[in-house]
Amino acid sequence: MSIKYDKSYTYDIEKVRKDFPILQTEVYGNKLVYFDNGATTQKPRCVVSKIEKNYFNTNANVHRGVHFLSQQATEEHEAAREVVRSFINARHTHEIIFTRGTTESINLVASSFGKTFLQPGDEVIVSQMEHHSNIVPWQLQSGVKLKVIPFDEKGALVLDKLDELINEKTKIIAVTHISNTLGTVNPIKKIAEIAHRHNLPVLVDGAQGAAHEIINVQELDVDFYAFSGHKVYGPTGIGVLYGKEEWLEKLQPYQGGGDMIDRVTFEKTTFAPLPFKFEAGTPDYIGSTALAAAIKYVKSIGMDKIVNHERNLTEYAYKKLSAVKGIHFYGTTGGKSSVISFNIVGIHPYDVGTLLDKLGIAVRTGHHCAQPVMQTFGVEGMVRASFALYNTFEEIDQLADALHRIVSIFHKK
Ligand code: C6P
Repeated sequence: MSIKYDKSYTYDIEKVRKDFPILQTEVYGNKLVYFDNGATTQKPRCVVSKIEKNYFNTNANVHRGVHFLSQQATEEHEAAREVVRSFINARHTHEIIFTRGTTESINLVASSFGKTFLQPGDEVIVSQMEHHSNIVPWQLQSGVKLKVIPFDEKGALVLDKLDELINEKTKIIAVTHISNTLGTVNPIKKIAEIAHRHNLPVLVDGAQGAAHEIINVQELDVDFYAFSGHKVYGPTGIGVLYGKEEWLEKLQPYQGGGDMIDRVTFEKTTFAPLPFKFEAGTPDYIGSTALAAAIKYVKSIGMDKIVNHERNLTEYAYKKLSAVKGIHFYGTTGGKSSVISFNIVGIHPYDVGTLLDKLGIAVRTGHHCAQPVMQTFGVEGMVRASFALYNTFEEIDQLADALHRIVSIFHKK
């Protein structure tokens, strides 16, 4: 689907904001400006009421009971899987595994792929802009070495280096779709092409991607795509791992327990078919159905319009914030998505974050769980404003005004 990067191609933001009661919160006498969407998004009424409705009307364990409630709960849970499938355009519903979030999805692949395909001395290629969730799970595979695709001074991956990094020890390429610190949208399709030329699978960390891009896993031709429900307006505790059927079939189960088995004896266990082989124990069937409600909600607005609005906000924020004295941006490559990270000369990022909070503006400060990015720029931390479908241009004006105020306070000292 083509996206119009056009200010007029939008939706009724004020109407949408009414769906998110938390946006009316007052913080120290100011109306909340919520710019910490990269960490988690706020929830529309329909998601919260879906949770309540399920607990009050259809709560029963899934895949286990012949009774009415269990049947209903199972139907809803499996219907949610179809909603997720269609959201990312996977070929089959059994390619959608419910997990606790991006972190668990990546750990699942690292561990299961590790058991089957990784030997000490093997190499996994990641990028220099990875979140810790796409670094540490690979380091936990014994004897595995990480090779790193660098990024340039603007925060764009230096893809020319990828071919050089691949050798006979390389077993998988694991990269983020959108950097949570730099906002860079990586050329995933191109990376998958290169990987497949070398017969390597690609895992994509879509924690930021799923909320800010239209995801089509078949078109991207990736082998695994991981994302979290709470970053796409759904609840915490539910996430998704998409895996191509052929890969999921080859991998060992991640955890053992109920639901993931076919037949158990003390001598031997055989496993359930996909997707259940990877879903040991009672699944978060309340979370899955609430996530489906969130996906239906964003689809009702139009993912293309949301992407367009967020790109416009990001561009506008650059222009407005550029006028702040001493501001330095990190990640300035074109086509960025929804994230502005910066520091202001002479002011610690925690001080900027604390003072913004006093003015009602919630941003994230610190290393953003991407310490290698901080090390690259030689900083301890950054201030990050990250946008969502309900943010407005006026809120960005407020952020710019607040930063001007903070700078003037520090200059008076
Ligand atoms: N980033 C942020 O403020 P979980 O915690 O499993 O839902 O997502 C982990 C994760 C993985 N990859 C990327 C690119 C991410 O941005 C995140 C979460 C939050 O940037 C919390 S550190």
